Amino acid sequence: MTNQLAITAITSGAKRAPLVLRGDLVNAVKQAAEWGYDALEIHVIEAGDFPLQLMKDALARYGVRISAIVTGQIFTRRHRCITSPDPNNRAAAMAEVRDYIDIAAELGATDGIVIGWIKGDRPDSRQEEFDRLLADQLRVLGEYAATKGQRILVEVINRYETNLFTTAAELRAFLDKWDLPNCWIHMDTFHMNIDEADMAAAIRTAGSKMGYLHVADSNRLYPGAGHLNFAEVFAALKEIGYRNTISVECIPEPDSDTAGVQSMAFLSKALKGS
Ligand code: LER
Ligand code: MN
Repeated sequence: MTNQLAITAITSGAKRAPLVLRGDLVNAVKQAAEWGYDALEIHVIEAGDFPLQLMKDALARYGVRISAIVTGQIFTRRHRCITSPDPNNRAAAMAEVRDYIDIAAELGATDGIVIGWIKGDRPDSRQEEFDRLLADQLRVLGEYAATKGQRILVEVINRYETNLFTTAAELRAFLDKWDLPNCWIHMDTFHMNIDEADMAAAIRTAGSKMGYLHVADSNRLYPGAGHLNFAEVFAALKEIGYRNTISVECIPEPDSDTAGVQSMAFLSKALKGS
């Protein structure tokens, strides 16, 4: 397989958050290049503070691309959500995601913009209304992203973190029902190991709509540090003709260097054989 390999970066975050590179983003670009990664996935904290020109220069200097821009911090730090019952909150969330899409476009992100927790949870009491609102919001973002040559990558997350789209089948059915052509399925092996009955079957279900992949092992450490069957995952990716990025999103333990280097060693070997 010839997928681009990426690694996750953030300026600052919780110690056990599954983000490998921490601190200055220009250093993260340099480190990703030294470890042999093709690309960097960035959790932007605030669009207004993002060092766009510095990053463009660093990417050109080190020959690294941006795979995706992640929106999670809009939710975790500012509690904004694109389906909030408060119209001001959801308008602010949508405006921020548009700014993140602009950053992705400026940096020429290869895969798109990740939508995870910011999509919100589905309330038991008004499911139909919630689904319509979510579909409308995703359609607006998908259309805006398309004008910038970007895709919306909706992440399938495990049941302990969300009640919405915990399996590939659930998200695929939603995208098909609401006809959202520029919204794509973003899988994560850590979440799949919790909620999918069969990881290879889940990838086949995502099929032609599969837009992005996070990899971590069963314990959310670097691939190879747990008991996931990656051979089966990569065989299914090959079967569906998956050409997009494989991005390492794992807990940086015992330290970032080990996680970055071991992930690259494991993935390059496993992908060569698949
Ligand atoms: C984000 O990509 C993710 O997988 C969530 O579990 C938040 O960490
Ligand atoms: Mn993930």
